[in-house]
Amino acid sequence: NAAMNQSTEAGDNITDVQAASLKKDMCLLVDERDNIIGTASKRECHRVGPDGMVPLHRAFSVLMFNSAGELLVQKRASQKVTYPNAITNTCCSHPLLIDGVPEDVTTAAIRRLNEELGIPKQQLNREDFTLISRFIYADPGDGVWGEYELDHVLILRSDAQVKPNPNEIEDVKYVAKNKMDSFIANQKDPITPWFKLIHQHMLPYWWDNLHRLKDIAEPDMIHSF
Ligand code: DMA
Ligand code: MN
Repeated sequence: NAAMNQSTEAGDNITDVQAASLKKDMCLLVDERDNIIGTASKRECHRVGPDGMVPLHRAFSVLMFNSAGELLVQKRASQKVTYPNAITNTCCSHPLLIDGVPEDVTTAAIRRLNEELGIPKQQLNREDFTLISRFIYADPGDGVWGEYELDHVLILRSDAQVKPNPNEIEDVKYVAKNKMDSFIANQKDPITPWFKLIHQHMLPYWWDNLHRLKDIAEPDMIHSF
């Protein structure tokens, strides 16, 4: 909603929806073993402090593969506060504190797949998601807005039609396994740091094992990259 844009201290133009979300969404602060130790606003969780860091918080990354075994990737909208215009996996966000209760990661993923990609919630079944692994990473972003997350990676098998929300997503594309390396190498736009790590460390193995995800899932693991 360009008419209602407002400025951040960073001088970027962001939409009113994103400004409101930064203020009111409460993210879950965690320790390095993923125990919840508190909450903080989405803004506090991403605004880089004088030490160059943001607080560690819980996040999720969805990798949605269709029945042809292709991965849905997206380009983030230019209005995103963090990592605008960057190429990344299907959908990412944070489980929130909802009515005083921490939101379950799969519930949060269904909520954001609906908001960002326009997939009707009734087309998203919990059993189509696999918590494949978790990892911790930090990234300074643009020096103003950055990340320090314990990321739950969810693999989703689905052929649901998508209708991307232009406030969130500029473009989407299905990429085949044998095209992924050249897809990444040929981008003019930046690749998000978390998708780079997923691609480098884990994606090829998962992609080779899509037919037996339950066997290779390591939900108790927390990698540090
Ligand atoms: C945050 O994603 C989560 C990860 C794994 C980077 P995001 O910036 O897309 O979140 P949101 O869409 O809620 O702003
Ligand atoms: Mn985050």
